[in-house]
Amino acid sequence: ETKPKWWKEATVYQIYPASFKDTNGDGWGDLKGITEKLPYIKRLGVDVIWMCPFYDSPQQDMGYDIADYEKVWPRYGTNEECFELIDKVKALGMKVVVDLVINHCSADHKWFQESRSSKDNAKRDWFIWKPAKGFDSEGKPIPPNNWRSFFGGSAWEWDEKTQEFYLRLFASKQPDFNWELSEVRQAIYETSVGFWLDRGVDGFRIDVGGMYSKDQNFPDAEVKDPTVEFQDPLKHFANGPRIHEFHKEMHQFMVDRVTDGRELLTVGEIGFGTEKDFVEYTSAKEREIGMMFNFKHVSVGEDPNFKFKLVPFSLKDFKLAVAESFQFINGTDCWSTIYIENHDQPRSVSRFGDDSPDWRAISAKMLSVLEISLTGTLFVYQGQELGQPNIKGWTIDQYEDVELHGNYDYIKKQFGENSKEMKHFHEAVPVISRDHARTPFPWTAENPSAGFSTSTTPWFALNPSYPEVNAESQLNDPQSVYNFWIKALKIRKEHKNILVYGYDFEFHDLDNDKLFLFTKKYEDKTLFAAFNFSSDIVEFTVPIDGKLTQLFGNYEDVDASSPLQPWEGRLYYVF
Ligand code: TEU
Ligand code: CA
Repeated sequence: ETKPKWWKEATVYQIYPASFKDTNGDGWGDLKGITEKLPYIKRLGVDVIWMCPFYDSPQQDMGYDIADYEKVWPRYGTNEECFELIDKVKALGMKVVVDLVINHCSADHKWFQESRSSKDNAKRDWFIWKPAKGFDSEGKPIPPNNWRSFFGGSAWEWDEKTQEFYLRLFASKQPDFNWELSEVRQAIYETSVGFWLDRGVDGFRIDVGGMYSKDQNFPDAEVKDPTVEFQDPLKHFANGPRIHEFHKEMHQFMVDRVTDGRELLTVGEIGFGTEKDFVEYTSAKEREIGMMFNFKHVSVGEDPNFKFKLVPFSLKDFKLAVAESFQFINGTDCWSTIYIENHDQPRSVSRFGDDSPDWRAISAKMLSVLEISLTGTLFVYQGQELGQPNIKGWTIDQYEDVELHGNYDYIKKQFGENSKEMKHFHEAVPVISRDHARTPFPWTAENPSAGFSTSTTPWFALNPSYPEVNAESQLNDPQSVYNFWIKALKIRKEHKNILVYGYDFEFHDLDNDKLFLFTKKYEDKTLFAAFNFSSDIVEFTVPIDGKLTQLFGNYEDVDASSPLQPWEGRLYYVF
């Protein structure tokens, strides 16, 4: 299977429907808004749009809690509008990928409603129910084990009616499916995969793709932190015993379902694991998924045991993590993604660049040069093309996210307002909160809602940076980050052999804490890439012999052999 696949050289633009464009003034983005803005997306030069969940949902986790896989959430529009949008995307020569959220559904889904109705309901075992371990002195039920939820507190939710707990690794109303049962898997495939393949989508972003297969003994997790009640349970369900069997089965379902020969883009969110796991998921011959999102490089600087605690990190840590996220494909038949932002991550210019007024645009452009120089399928998240920065100066009550508030409430209850844990939390939120990526898209500089909506109170406040950072002003400015991305994506296509498919990635001067230097190859060509992650002017040494020809960079009028300017990125061919 070495013949090139369209999705390897595609650039994907990720859309967060709630915050993209509101066309009816109710303060929520909608599908018509996406349709209206397709020319903007097309102009950027991307090939695919990936839409985050737009399905019917009570929105406890912004649509990652799905109540009906086959129905558009009424605020986003109708099914007909969605089918129309899919057709319009195709008419513009682009493709559509949708989110496949099947580790869990919403507690409002009819299957869960049935399952919770009684212990002998036919769908009882479609979810993961367990009796209490016992009852405490106040008569409160004790969860079956000590697993911690990603969103704070126990991963088990007590159900009054049938007096048992159900497992929910994420929010309280996101019950995990019991993937052990074949009838559950088939029902999931039919409704979430089959329904949308029949409507012509070109692929799926597979949510929580590594966690469907849980250790069926549900043992207590190892106590890594004795000061807390609930522990990190990852190893009891990340890349669990049957996960590859499940992916192979689902892949086959997809292949059988597509009748017009279209080739699907599948990308799994596989946050954690070893190189061996990653190779198995993405190796072409295994026939599971096309590529995966690794969390390595986006989690540098977070405590591995708890993300709302920052730890120091160096540029070397970041470099190694970037390599680790995609290096595993070298010499294999695997494929990888390249991304630095999504709806779960803060803004890259704030996290890895410098978002102060002097350097925001130039460092955002440098990160764009870095992104296009790496091997894999490139994903760009809405607002990244503007170099949008993180929110600044907000208090906790101004944030929305269930992950943030769940963990906040838990820390408050467990340690109190004045604890060191709370101090760490307050330090982490402005740096890594998911909400930095979720504010409404700044289309213009206009008050009050930046052209996102005619409502003065959209579902979520705007990032206060919109008067300076918005699409309208950037479209008209040839020097803008947006117009730079257009050039960058064009360069990536024109030089796709080395940029998209290059191999034998190698660092140079790895310990340098200002410079990120690497080479990679494609047949007889070599690429040398040099990035200055600082606001100083820095000398660099070319690590290999040959004549350098500059291919691309984020500074104009700079001699190709001169020292690197602040936040400069350059790509060279070496002959
Ligand atoms: O995220 C899965 C996941 O592992 C999260 O813990 C993610 O890493 C976290 O947001 C980072 O702190 C997916 C979706 O992308 C996310 O938006 C959902 O909230 C989550 O699944 C539950 O469906
Ligand atoms: Ca709307």
